[in-house]
Amino acid sequence: MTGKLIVMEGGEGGGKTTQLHYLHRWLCQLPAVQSLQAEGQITDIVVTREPGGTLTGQRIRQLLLDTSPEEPLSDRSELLLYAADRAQHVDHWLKPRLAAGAWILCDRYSASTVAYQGYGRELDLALIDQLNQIATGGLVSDLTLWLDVPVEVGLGRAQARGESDRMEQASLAFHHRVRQGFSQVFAQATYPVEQIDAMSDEMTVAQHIQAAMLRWLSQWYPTHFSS
Ligand code: Z5A
Repeated sequence: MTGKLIVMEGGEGGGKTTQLHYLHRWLCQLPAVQSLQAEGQITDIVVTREPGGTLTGQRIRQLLLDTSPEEPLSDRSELLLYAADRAQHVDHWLKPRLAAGAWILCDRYSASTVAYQGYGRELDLALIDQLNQIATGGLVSDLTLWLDVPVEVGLGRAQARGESDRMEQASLAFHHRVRQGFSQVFAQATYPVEQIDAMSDEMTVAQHIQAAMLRWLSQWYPTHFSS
């Protein structure tokens, strides 16, 4: 793989989606990134998400976030649907673009399954590890940005938007377990993770993310980014 997979993770209302778009715009405007593109070292900088990064994934996403299904999803079927969404995303979207040299900014990836289904729903963590292996086919992120915010703050932001989905309607205890799950999974991660304090205003959080990105860009492309 010659591209880079950069993942945004975290609980509800941490600002992942907001920050992913700021990051995309900022990267596209950086002169060093533009020269990497001109030299053909980067083909494209694209944004995607899980669940729902593919056409099949969009259908799976509707099933997963439906608040009034004809019958409730069981926790195990929910887990398998997230895994199916990821397998399709990895095979048909992420791997081909990474192989062609794209930088991909992805809203959620495998750590979300550990945090939500493993810690939140309390499903077997070893089984989730196995499923993540199958779904990712071994593809890990080059950098994960963990937007961390206290549960009450994040839920407050998400609820202020109005309508809520199945996950947002889960109990406070569930969301506390999810945050603990992210903290556990990232403490043991074998791939690079930057914890970002997402409590501040949007622009301050964006600056923290840019500072973290620049540290990694100068490692990946030392001739284009001085540290
Ligand atoms: N899920 C899972 O269970 N297992 C898995 O394996 C995967 C996912 C991959 C996806 O829903 C759901 O799937 C998710 C986990 C589960 N649970 N839920 N719900 P989604 O994609 O619709 O939702 P999300 O990923 O949780 O996104 P979100 O709730 O929209 O949160 P966010 O992306 O982190 O935040 P945002 O949309 O950028 O901002 C939320 C609001 O806060 C918005 O009004 C912003 O204007 C505001 N905001 C953002 N930043 C700030 C700051 N800094 N200050 C103040 N206000 C802010």
